[in-house]
Amino acid sequence: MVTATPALNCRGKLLSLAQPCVMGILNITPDSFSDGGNFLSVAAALQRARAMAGEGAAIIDVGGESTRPGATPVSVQEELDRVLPVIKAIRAELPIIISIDTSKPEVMRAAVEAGAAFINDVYALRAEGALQAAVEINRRYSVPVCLMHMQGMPRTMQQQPHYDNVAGEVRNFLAERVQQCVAAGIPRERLLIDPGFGFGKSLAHNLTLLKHLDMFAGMNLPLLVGLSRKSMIGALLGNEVSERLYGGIALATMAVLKGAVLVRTHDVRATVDAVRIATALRQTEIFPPP
Ligand code: 9MG
Repeated sequence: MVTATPALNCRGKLLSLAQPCVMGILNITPDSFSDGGNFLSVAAALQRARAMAGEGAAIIDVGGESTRPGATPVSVQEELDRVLPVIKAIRAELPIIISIDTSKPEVMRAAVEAGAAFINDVYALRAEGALQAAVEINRRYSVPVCLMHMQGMPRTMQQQPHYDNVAGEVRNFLAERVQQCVAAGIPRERLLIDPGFGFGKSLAHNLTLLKHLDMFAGMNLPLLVGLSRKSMIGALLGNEVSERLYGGIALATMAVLKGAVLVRTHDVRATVDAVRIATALRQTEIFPPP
């Protein structure tokens, strides 16, 4: 299978997507569902970034606000105080591409000035001023943007998610957001899409999205997925967050077989291996290309 964008230009650093690769998660938050509170000091965060780079992450996603179900929003200043020192420290030491996981325009701008070269927005640039910020950033630098689907907001999104046709609705949402971003001035070759597993979705919705993942891959944009340690694994296996590595690896493998080119994960080393195996299997066309 050939991806629409074999390489993303992240402020001059090329992220090759000819082979699927791994995005390591670095949450600078006290309350993220899996690693909350682990990397609050710059030294601990930097050590974790070093480890993930050494384990084969192609990009590190730095976040300062939890998006887990039920999470409470934080102020712009709080988010800046969490992420900026970490981004600066990683940039000073490691050649790796840094992603900023945020929906806030102020945080996007400041993070890019500090060295981030990729924007991961679970709100798909729908927050007030976010689209404009991403457009302005992209006038100066090439900073790819991942547009993720979410129904509702983190505080309430898992209360009663409802769709008539989850795959079709998520696809239409993403197509619409891509069109709006391109119309506003972000080049299409700087956009990625993500169906947003677990963001306003029941277990049945998540499984249906996984089943139809090749349809998203067929939208001719690089497809990012985040499945690592999520509650859908807990729902299937009846286990705690700390026990979800193997379930996450099974899902990551399936996602790559069905066309994902960037896998967001807490468990970099194991996921890199799984992605490599899935890539080799994919080249055998074990599944028909989308
Ligand atoms: C920040 N974040 C948490 N889960 C995510 C997912 O599934 N995709 C993306 N793009 N970001 C996520």
